[in-house]
Amino acid sequence: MCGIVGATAERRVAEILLEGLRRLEYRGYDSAGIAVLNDQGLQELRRVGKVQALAAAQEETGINGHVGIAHTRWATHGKVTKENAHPHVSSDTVAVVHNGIIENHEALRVRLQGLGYSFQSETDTEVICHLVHHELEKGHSLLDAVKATVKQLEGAYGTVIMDQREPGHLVIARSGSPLVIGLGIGENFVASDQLALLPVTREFMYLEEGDVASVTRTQIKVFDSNDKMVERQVHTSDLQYDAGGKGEYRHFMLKEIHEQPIAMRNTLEGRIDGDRIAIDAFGPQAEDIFKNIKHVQIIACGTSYHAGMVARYWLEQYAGVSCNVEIASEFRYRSSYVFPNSLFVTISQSGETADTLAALRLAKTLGYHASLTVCNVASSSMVRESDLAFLTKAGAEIGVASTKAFTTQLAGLLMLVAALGRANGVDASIEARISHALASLPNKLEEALNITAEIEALAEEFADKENSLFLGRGDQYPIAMEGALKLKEVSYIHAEAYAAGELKHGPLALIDAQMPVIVVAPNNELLEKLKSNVEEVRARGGIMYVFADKKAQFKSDDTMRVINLVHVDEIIAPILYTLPLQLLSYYVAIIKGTDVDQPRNLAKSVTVE
Ligand code: HGA
Repeated sequence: MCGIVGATAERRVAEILLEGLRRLEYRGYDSAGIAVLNDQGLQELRRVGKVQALAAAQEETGINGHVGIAHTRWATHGKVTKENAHPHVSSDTVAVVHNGIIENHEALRVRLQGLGYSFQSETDTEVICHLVHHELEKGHSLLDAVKATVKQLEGAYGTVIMDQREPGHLVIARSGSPLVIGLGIGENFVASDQLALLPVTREFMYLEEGDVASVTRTQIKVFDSNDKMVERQVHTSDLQYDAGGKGEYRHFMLKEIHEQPIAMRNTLEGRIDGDRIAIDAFGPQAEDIFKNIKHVQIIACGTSYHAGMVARYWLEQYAGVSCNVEIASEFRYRSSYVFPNSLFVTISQSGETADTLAALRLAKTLGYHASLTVCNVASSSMVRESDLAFLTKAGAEIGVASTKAFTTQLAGLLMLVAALGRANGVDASIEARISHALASLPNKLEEALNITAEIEALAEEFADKENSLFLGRGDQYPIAMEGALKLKEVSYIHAEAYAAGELKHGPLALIDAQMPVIVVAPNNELLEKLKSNVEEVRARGGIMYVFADKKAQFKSDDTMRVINLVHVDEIIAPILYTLPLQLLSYYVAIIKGTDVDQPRNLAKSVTVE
C-alpha cells in the first residue's frame, strides 16, 4: 500500500528518496511523486505508474535538494492521475505526503474553499496542505501549524510535511498509519516502513498513535497526543532486505512458494522438542495466560482470515476450546459478545493491517483476558501492542499474493492448538502428534513442490476459463477458499469456494464443461462424503481437478484429473495442500500474462481500512 519516504541531510536526497520508494514498490501502488526544497524553492515531480518513470523524470530534470519527501500512492479518494498523486502542495510553499484516509475531508474542503484555497486534486489528502498553510499564515511555526492541523483531522494518517519557510525541517504525524524515524549522523530520515531506509540507517524510532514529531538534520523532538514532549526508544534493526531479489526465479511469488520449506524450518527451529512444543515461542507470560483460556476469538483479513478459519477447526477438535473467527472490518463495527476467559488472536503478515489493528485496539477495551498476534514482522504495531506474539519467520514477503506467510501462520496456529490443549488438560498424545507432524513438515513441503511440472501443464487448461469453483470439506474448506482467493488475485479468473456439502444448495446450477471444479480432498472420515459430492458434479458434466492423498484412491478419467500428493498426517494436510493451489494460480497467471507480483488494484500491507 502507499509508501512514504522523507530525508533531511547535508547531502542531496533525491536518490535516497527514490531508492526508498523502490524498496516499498512491492506493496502495490499506482503513482509516485517526490518534492524537494532547494535554492529555487519547492520543486515537485509526479508520475502515474512505476517509480522507474519518476526516477527517469528526476534524472532528466535534475531536480534535487537537501530535504525532500516522496510517496507511492494506492488511490482511495480520486482516480489514478498525475494530479491526484502525492506530494500535494499549497501556495507553492507547503508540501505533504499522506497515507490513510481523512474522513472529514469534504467538510474541510468546503471550509478551505471558503477561505480562498483552490483544489488541484480529487484527493482527501489535499486538505492537509491547505490547512497547514492556513495555520502558518496565522504566524505559527511549521510544528505548531501541523499540531493545529491534526486536531482538525478525522480518520487515519501517517503524514510528512515540509515548508519552504523552514528548509531542512520535516514535521510528521501519525494516527492509524505507521511512521518510523531513521536516525543518521548529521542527517535524519522518515518512512512508513523501516525497509525503505535500510541503505542509510539501522537505528529506528517508532512513532506511537497521536504522536507529532519535528525532524531536522541534527534534532528530533516527539510530542505525544497530549502535546507532551516524550522520548521514544531507539531500536537497532537487524532486518535484511534481500536486494538480490528474485534469484533464479521469474517472480517473487514463485520464489516465495519455493521458499516455504526453509521458511517453515526457520519458523519451527528451536520451538519443538520431541513430543512437546515450546510454549515460550508465544512470549514469557504465555504459559500463565494459556492456563485460563476457554475460548479463542480470531480476527484477520484476506489470506490471514483463512488461516484463522483452519485454526478454528483445529482448536475445537484438538485443544478442547471453542473458537470464533471473524473478518476484522466486520468485527470492529459491530457489538460483539465477549466469552469469559477469551484469548483475542490477530493474524497479519505485516502487523499493520489497518482493520485488524483497529480490532485489536477495540478488543483491549472489551474485557478479553489477553491478546496474541501471529505476525511476520517483529517491529510491527500489532506485535508491540499485543500481550503475546508468535513470530513467523517467513522472511520478507514481497509478492502481493501471500504464500509463505500463510503456511507459516498455520504452523504457528497449530502450535497454539498444542499449547492450549496442554493447558486445558488434553491428552499429551495430541501434543506429541502435532509436534511430530510439524517436525516432518519442511521435508514434506519440499516433496510437495516436486509436482510443479505437473501443475504447470495443468494450468494450460485454465487459461481460457472465466470462472472456477473450489470445493473442500472440514479444515480443507478454508484451503479451498484460499485457493480461490489466490487464483482471483493473480490470474483475475473469477473463483468461488464452497464447503462441498453446500453444492446442492445452489452452486450446482453453475456446473458445466466451462466451469473447472477444483477439489481438495481430505484423507479422513469426510473422504466418502466428498466422493459423493464429486459424483454430483460428474453427473452434471463438470470437469474436475482433484488434489488428493494417494491413499484416497481417486482415479483419473475423462471428467476427472487426479493429482496425487505426498501422504501426511491429516492434521497438517491443510498446510501441505495449499502449495499446489498456489502453484496453480501462479502458472495460470503466467499464461494469462498478468502482473503476478503486483496484481492490478491490489496492495500489500493494507494500511487503510
Ligand atoms: N487517501 C489518499 C491516500 C491513500 C492511501 O493511503 N493508500 O494506501 C489518496 O487517495 O491519495
